[in-house]
Amino acid sequence: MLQISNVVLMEEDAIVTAVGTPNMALIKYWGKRDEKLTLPTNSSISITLDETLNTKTSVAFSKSFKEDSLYIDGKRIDLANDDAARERFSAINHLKKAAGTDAKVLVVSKSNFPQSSGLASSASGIATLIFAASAALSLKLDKREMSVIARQGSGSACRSIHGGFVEWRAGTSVDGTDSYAEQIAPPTHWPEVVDMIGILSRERKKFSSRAGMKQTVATSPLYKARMEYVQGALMGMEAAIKAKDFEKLATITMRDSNSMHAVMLDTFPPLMYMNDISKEIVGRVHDLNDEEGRKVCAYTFDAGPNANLITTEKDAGKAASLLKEVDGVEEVLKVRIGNGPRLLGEKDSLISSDLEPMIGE
Ligand code: 2P0
Repeated sequence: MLQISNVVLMEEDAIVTAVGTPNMALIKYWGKRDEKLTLPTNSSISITLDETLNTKTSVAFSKSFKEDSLYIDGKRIDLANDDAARERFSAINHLKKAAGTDAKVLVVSKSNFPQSSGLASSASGIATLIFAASAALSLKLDKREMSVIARQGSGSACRSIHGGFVEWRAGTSVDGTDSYAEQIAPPTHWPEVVDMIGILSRERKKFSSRAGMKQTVATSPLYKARMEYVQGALMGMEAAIKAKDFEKLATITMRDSNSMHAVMLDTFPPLMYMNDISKEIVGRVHDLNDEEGRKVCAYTFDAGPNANLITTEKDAGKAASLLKEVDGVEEVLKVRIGNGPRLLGEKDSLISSDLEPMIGE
């Protein structure tokens, strides 16, 4: 192999497989200051989840391919006619440029959870893709650089490049070079933190996050108040994580989820991602915390009705019982904090040695 500055020329036709995971935001990203570069209006903080929910992705670059091709969950994605998929997938072009190659790429990806159902599938998918493709091109990128590229595929994906507690710093520059994710603390700092996920629906959301947040920025008068409040929430959350102060983390998490859903409702026409079951869970969490005189758990909801109850190991059973008692909760998953994406061996490859997608029947 030939080393040119930080780039090692790719091994022709190398197949690389990686596994990555979603993240759950405790301080939410909802709004962009630059659509094209995916630059957010505010910083956000998340926990990267363990591999209970995961995406496996195999990547191969080859001059023998006539075009880029992408298979997700067994289906070929028609990149020429699917604008949303092409936009997200185009993040890979930044890697090709960095590697100085015009080879086409074959990507085969499989998640063990449904797409676009408010379980952060785009974050998991794009972060894993960028991680695997960087390795396939032998690019020696650090995680900050990878997060800048993943961000351009999907904002929240930049946070899934790291494990543990992660902050996506919004940055201020117009070119986006200072808008990247950084680890605030590794998973080992506070391994007792658990996300108990209550699955209410596996349906695809009716209004994409991308379109929804654009509409919020354009129409919500309340959004300005969120931007003023969120600076304090970010500082508070960072301090709560560093001090392992669960009471503080829980309060800020619930308030930030409520703040985001308030600006969603203040959007015109309104965005209503939470349903009546989600709202019942909110009430029950406050009742439980009041009864116990402490924060047993905190709810947080993304752009969908599914509930995430953030708690700690000792109270995980109580959070699970709360969810199981609610009519309409289909499944409860216990997810811990994860380490971020990692490479897998040949036996996990979704691309055969003769460069064909292995998508099964
Ligand atoms: C978040 N969400 O911080 C917030 C909370 C949903 C609610 O990031 O347009 O798929 O690709 O940058 O990352 C979902 O939005 O949007 C999201 P794009 P993305 O996790």
